[in-house]
Amino acid sequence: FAFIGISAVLISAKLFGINRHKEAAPQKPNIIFIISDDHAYQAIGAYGNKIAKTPNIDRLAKEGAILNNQLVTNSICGPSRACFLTGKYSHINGYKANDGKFDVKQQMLSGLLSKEGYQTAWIGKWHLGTLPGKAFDHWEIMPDQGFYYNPDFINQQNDTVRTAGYVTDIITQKATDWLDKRDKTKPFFLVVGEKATHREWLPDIQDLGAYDHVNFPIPATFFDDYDGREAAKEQYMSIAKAMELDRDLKVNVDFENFLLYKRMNKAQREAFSNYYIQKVTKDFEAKKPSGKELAIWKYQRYMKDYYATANSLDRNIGKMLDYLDKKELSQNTIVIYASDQGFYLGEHGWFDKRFMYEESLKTPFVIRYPGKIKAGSKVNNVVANIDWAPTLLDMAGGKIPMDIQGRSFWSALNGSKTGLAEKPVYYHYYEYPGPHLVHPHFGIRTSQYKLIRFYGKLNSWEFYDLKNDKHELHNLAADKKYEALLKSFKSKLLTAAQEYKDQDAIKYLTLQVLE
Ligand code: SGN
Ligand code: CA
Repeated sequence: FAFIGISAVLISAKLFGINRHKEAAPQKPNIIFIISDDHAYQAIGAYGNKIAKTPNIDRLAKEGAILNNQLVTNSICGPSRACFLTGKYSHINGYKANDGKFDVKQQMLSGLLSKEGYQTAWIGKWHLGTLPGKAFDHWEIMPDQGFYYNPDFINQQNDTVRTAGYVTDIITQKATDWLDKRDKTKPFFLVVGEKATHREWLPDIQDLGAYDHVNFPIPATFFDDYDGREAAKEQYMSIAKAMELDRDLKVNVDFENFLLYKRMNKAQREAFSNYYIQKVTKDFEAKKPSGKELAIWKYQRYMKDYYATANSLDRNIGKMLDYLDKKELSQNTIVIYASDQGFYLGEHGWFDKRFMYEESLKTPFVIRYPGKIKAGSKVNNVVANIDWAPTLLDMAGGKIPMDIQGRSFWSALNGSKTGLAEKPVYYHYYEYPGPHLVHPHFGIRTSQYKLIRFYGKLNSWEFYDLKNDKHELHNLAADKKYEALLKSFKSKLLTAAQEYKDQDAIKYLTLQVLE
């Protein structure tokens, strides 16, 4: 009799579609991670920029938390994404420089979330030298760096398809199309990989000239002489020398024949030619700047293109937020906006990234999770991109595998009383010579100090007190007053290299330099 009773309950539960297990699944938060390319925190309103129009990134910060010391562990595109996906350093996940082939069969955040019942997708720029394979349930990525106009996408059938339009719009469209047709019984983890604001900074046509009225303030370190910093002297990433007038700034470009523009349609090419030939090139020819004036002219043009390119990025983040509102998904969706690394906007006279100095080490990171993260939170803890995977797993109620090297900073986001213990972030950059001649280096950064060791062709120490030298102009490594502190930081650095099992760095530190 009892048996019949239980069966009846089970049968009626089925009939009325009540399946406890199924119902519980969507309670886990959805996750949308928008990762841009080379978008500097200095160019975002929420980070204090007064010129940039970034209302939607600012909205995320206002409705959630902004992280002021979010660092990357290897400031370059593919390697940063690999650290994000694995929660492990480059020497462990195997992807040290952009020319590698990322092993997608290794343990990744997407697979771990799958085990927690998530559907996973990566749409947009991927740039890891291989295809995502089975690492995501759904993916559609651009080959290599991708194009701003009429970009190609590789789909899961391995077809490369050219899509008409502007890249940032297309990526949003593809992302929301996938959300529309996803399995709605499961929570989702969606990564939106933006191309913007990568070099050569091609804005959407509607944004051409959006910042032409602005005279950008020249950064305090624009004419840096790199005194006391040998590696900084040898780079090839200065606006004055390495930024190209035609390719980067579109002066006197042959729009009919230049590879980048050949893939544009007639209307797109005309809009570009009208703006860059009629306006920008004319301005250049009228002024014929040289020396310092040329460097400043280039900087102004660089900023105008860079900021204009970011307009579409922000607008598309707005479209995504509107979509979530419309579908009533905002409440149970964690939305993160971050970049793969920071970028120089004229600081030290540079563009690009790679160095362990603040502008490229620090990446923007804002996160919204209604009801769970207090609106308007400001997080100053020093954290890193290897922490993203464990943090998200933690937020999703999943178990963090022992071999993940990062740590969850959920306790710093949710305002828990225990908070997050201070821990130095370890960094290691490899790609040399690469396009910008930045010497390989490793180091640690705490809330106040930074120790860097350049190695290889150039062997040197750099040590900074960030509180008293925020522009990192005074290398204290040879300063007698700092001898004891430097010594303690060298041993902290060795401890970090050992903890993270960075054998190359350990070798350098123990065999050659730690006296
Ligand atoms: C390209 C760029 C470089 C940039 C790398 C890596 N040159 O080579 O300036 O540093 O990508 O960027 S370009 O003229 O081809 O744009 S990353 O973000 O993908 O790491
Ligand atoms: Ca990048």
